[in-house]
Amino acid sequence: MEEINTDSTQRCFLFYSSADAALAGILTEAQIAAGLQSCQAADSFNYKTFYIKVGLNSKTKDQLSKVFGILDQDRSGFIEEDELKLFLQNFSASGRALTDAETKEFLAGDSDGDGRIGGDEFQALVKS
Ligand SMILES: [Ca+2]
Repeated sequence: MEEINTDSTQRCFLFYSSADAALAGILTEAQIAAGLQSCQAADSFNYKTFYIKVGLNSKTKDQLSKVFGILDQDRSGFIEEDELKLFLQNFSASGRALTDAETKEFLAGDSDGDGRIGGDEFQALVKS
């Protein structure tokens, strides 16, 4: 009995100490790789293509809320321009920063014009 308890404690520790586990628990490695592959060159990022490649378009509202919470790094309730720019780094630490043009295009999903992406706007973008 004692051995089993020790084992599960260690597993919990490993889970919580793995910094990049958050999105990995929702998306597969292959999906993340396919998404990053689709936008390797500067100015080739297209959010619609990317969301489909990583499989976000087939996720539930709850799963997308979790993803949104990860992308909203400062927990402000919105994905601001600086968070959009580093969007790819949530999928892989080696992801590149988006160019200014790509970031601006991404902000086209800001339907209420406040200069940032809210939770509802994110859900709408993914499903568009
Ligand atoms: Ca934010």
